[in-house]
Amino acid sequence: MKLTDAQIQEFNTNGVLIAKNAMVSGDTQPVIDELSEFIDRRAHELYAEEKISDLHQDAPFERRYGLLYDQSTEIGKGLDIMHMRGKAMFEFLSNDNLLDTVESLVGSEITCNPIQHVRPKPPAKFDGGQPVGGFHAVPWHQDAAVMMPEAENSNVITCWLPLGECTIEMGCMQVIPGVHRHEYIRHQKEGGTTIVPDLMPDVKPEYLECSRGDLVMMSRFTPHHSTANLSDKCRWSIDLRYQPTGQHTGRTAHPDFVVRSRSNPEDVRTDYEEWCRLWIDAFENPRGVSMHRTD
Ligand SMILES: O=C(O)CCC(=O)C(=O)O
Repeated sequence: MKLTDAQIQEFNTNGVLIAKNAMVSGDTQPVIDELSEFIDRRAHELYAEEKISDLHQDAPFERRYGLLYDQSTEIGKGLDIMHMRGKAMFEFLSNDNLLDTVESLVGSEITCNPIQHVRPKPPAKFDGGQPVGGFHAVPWHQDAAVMMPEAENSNVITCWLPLGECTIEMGCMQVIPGVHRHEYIRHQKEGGTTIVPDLMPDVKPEYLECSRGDLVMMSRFTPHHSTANLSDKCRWSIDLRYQPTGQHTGRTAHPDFVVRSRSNPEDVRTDYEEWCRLWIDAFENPRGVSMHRTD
């Protein structure tokens, strides 16, 4: 879905936009199916190793991960995009509805930035092992802080999409709108990569409640965080980043690739095996930078 002029203006003013119904359920269903298969396989492995005693085979997607995570946090091992390297996920990275929306903000030469995650955020009551400020309840930050300073001028857009309901109770994100033009704010390591507390903008945050099909788009300078999931369901989401081809990705250790090019369509990577090979090579032969930008 292309953004309207009003939506583009809203994004430019606030540094954040929820593009309602930018996608249809058919866009994310193959990814959900792939994640469900992965979880089922991991559950059977953990069961065989006697690390879990109940497979919760009949639990729906939004509940099963939490019920398994409660028995063994190892259920999440290998589930993130770069480790699981699922074919449906690879194909989703080039999804047309997603890229049509991205194109409205970055133009028609689009690279998929390698900073990307799938986040199953289990109910906090199952989450005793996660430190506050960890992957499940990220502290206040700008995405510019997880990139090298060389990418400060790259127009990297964060695309965050829920795979189910995402409410305040479930620990949806909160953003500080309208301050993205202030550019990079200093971050510190303590408490996770987070904005130095004294430098937090004095602006009322907004909650980003959304549903499957919606797409949250954020500037790299938009401060955001998320809180604990106080519901009984898992808050599933994917966060991806896209940028104009040729600009610095801020993460030279990991592979980026062209997902759309109107001028050189032959540059678009459609080879799933090659994408997998590039990630494996990045892990087996580390080079380049993957550090966060903190003091
Ligand atoms: O999903 C979340 O709770 C936080 C995501 C986030 O910080 C990001 O996508 O940059």
